[in-house]
Amino acid sequence: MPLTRRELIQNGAVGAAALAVGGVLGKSLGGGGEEEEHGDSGLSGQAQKVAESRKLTSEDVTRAVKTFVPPGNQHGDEFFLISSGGHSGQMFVMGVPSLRLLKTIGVFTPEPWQGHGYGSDSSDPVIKNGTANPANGTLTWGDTHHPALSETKGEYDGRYVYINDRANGRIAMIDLRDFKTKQILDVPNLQSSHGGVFVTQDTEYVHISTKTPTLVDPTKAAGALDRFADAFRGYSTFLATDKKGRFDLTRSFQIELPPYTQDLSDSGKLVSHGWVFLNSYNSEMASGGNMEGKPAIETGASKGDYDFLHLINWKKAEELVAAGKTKTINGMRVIPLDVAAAEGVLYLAPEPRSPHGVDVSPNGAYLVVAGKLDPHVTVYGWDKVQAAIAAKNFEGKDRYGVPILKFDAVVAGQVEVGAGPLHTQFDEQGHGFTSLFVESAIAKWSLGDPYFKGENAFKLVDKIPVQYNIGHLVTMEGDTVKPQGKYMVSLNKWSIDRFPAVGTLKPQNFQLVDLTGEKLSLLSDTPIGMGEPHYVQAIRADRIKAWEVYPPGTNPLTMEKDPNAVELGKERVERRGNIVEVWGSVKRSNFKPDNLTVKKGDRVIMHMTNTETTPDATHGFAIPRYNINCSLDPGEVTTVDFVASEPGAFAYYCTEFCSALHLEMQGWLMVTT
Ligand code: K7E
Ligand code: CUA
Repeated sequence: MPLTRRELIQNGAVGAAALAVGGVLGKSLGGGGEEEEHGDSGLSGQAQKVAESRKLTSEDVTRAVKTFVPPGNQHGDEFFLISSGGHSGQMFVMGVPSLRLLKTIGVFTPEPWQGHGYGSDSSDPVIKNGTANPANGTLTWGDTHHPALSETKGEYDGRYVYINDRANGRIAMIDLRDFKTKQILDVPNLQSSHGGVFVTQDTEYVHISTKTPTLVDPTKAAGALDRFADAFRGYSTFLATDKKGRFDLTRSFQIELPPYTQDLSDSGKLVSHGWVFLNSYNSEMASGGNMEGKPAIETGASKGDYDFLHLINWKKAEELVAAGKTKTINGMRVIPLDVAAAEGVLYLAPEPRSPHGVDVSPNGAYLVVAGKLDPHVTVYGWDKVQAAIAAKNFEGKDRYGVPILKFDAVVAGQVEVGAGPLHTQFDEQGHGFTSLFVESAIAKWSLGDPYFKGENAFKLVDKIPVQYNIGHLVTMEGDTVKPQGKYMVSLNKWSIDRFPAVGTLKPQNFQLVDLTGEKLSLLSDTPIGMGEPHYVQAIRADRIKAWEVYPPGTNPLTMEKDPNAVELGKERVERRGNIVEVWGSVKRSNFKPDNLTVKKGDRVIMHMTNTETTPDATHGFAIPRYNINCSLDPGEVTTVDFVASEPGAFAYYCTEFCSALHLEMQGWLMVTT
């Protein structure tokens, strides 16, 4: 039964947890199935005995068989999950169906195992292009939300993944040859960003937009909240990439947006290629003041009946940029809001209040919006949108002159899916799967023509409870033009009563759901104990062509031969004034040099090359008390650059147990006075 808006607001997370504990749990012990007799596992012999002793039902045994990867089977996981890591600032790589964690990728946050952020280093993206903040030093954390895998013709190509920093309006680029972060870009004019991160169909651009609007003139903060509509602006950013997948600001541009709070976005595909869809909430532009007798932000922001879906024609925007119809703000070319409105770059369509996700169907013909405070998904038809634009079928303009399309003219259907819908994914048959945060469930429903016709279109098909408070969900390659079906992963915020107690901060819960049967069925729970993942993408494992070792002498930041790489026997130390520069080698089981004497106050630059060619022969290079720790994979070169400020004897050592003589793999840095 649809809840009223007030009920939904009041429910929030707390209400939903109560609902979960009191309601859903009671109904769904055993993950949505009926209670089963223990011992009836349908097995025989040894397996039967084990199942009985572990009190596994036959359903459990089937689940285990569907997700188990035998020891040593390298290809037992058919897909990779490329997950955001939330406020861990990292990303996680997991296998599907096993849900085993394969790797964390250090992105915005230092990650010591990978030597990420601990080297004062030309090959360390956190240090080299992390963001210096004059107030607080280098930013050392991020809040990763939305990964975007690179695409070719609307399919993942396995080359790169991009991810935003929700907190600080930055974006990072990771190369999937070595699964390492190459670039961190502080996007001009974005103070924060959220779900506006997607690539266009052929990765022409990586899109990122503001979440909370930016104060245009940061020197005019006084009273700015009272002049919100004039003082703030949103920005939709089209970041061009070069041949190596890195951002190229010289070919990038932004479109100025009204200061609504832009939330999630998706890229047009196939028929809608050339457009980007971006929704917003708080089109009321509420700015709070709950201690000054003004409405609180959350109240002011949910006053109106509608917010706005932004429809952005980026092909047209490219033409305006080429014609010079831009202004430059903080080094970025920006199409002004009035120009975007007048030239047909930006349109708005009403969407039910406080929407969260917008997701484009695999054929590009439907845009699915889910409103947190509305129990429906609203499905816009791309053909209808185009017709309405052509016929100028507007219900008016917003205060900035942006045309607003008529709701009834552009909506193809609405499906009542349940309480608190957020995000939608798709399968290859034309089903949408929508997460229901408040209800703690996933709804499966049908799209319209050409997938489903007549009364079979826009219908709720199935529902499965999840544990609990789902945010995002992912089907395999479910946001590409060719979803692979099979599995779905539910990213649940709450895991109360699902795992043994490990203190007051509970893990998140990734639940694997089987899509192959008649009904949706739960396969497994996996606790995530590191930050709160938001969006995740799932890519076929065979699309990724990761390197086993680096070509000899590679600098991971450039992915090219490092000019300071050395070969064995060519190690050397040079002294110039108070600079000591070292070209050293690292291999089982020594550093060369293993003695280095410098004077207190010297600047020490050490270029270290791992000369190994054997996969997995990684060494560490750590200098105690200097906060230096590098990871050197086979073939890798890294540079540390520091001032020997502390006198004494410092035993640098290898941090990876690399060989029988690993403990002996050390050296002495002698800092004399
Ligand atoms: Cu819904 Cu940041 Cu994509 Cu979280 S966002 S859930
Ligand atoms: Cu090299 Cu331990």
